[in-house]
Amino acid sequence: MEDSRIALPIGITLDRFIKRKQEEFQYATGELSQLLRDIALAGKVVNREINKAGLINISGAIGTQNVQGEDQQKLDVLANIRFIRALTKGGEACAIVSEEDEEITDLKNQGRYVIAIDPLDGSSNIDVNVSIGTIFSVYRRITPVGSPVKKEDVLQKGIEQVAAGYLLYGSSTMLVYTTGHGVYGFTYEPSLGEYFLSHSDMIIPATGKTYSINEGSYNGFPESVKSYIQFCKDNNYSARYIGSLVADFHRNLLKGGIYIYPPTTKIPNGKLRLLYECNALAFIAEQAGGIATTGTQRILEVEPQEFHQRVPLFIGSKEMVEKAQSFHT
Ligand code: P6P
Repeated sequence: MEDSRIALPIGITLDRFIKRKQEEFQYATGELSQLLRDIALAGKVVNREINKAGLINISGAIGTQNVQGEDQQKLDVLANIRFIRALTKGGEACAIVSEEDEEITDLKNQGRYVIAIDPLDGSSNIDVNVSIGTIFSVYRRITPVGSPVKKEDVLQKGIEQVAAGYLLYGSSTMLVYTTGHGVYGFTYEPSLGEYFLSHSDMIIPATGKTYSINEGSYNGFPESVKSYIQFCKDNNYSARYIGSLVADFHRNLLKGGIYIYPPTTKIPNGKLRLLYECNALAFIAEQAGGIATTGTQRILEVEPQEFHQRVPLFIGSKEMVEKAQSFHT
């Protein structure tokens, strides 16, 4: 299909944008449009709760752990509930795999789409008022509509995504997404309750001078990663690591840069999850002209084996990821 990247006016609302670009969706039946609206709506609700976190008792840990063994924050659980509720009411999603739930949530409806989601990534930053985000991927289900959702509906390669995006709850709240026809950014105006197109057809600079990696784990890094870090220092790059993947990724998308969560001696596959963190950002990065790999393999080609599978992540400006990979011996 011809890629009609219509340069729509900045300031157009998300709803109007989706309607005008609808003909680009591979399945232009309006379902995917509705799905994006459902996610955007949940984002508004989560945004409101995050902004109140300091005032009412919804920040901090709740004393339970998610499937990864990580302390669940009150807002993690709230955000998970909000997204599942919005997607359930919207009716377009038949299943959800979430960082917060060990198993698939089968919505037992006629929906054609499967959602992989990290409802609130970087949530440990909530208490210190640092940007956090929601990351989501959208797939078409493989098994017949209306039948029980199967593992194969969820364990799809990243290249099968029909849409992906993230919400960034920062100095302003943004929704950034792609349906395979470019990357578009919308800024939320709470006083109007609307998202407005603020970044049309986003392209990541081919290179940059910012690298994002937790150098506190340096001793456990592979020698190739240590060599690349030294290369960055020798070339006077800036180290920026927020501890919130969406925030680091978004800055690199706008300004150029590389984010690395490498294998370490403690976690040989790194920390980040393929299905609901890496695949979505890899789809966006590639659509914006960037690259996303495990260090050796294109993220979107990784064959998922389990819902909460971890993979190493090298993502960002094309020339920077290629340079980092060149240190692999
Ligand atoms: P570390 C947050 O928990 C997260 O998933 C990403 O948002 C962030 O970049 C990374 O983990 C931080 O992990 O091990 O560097 O503290």
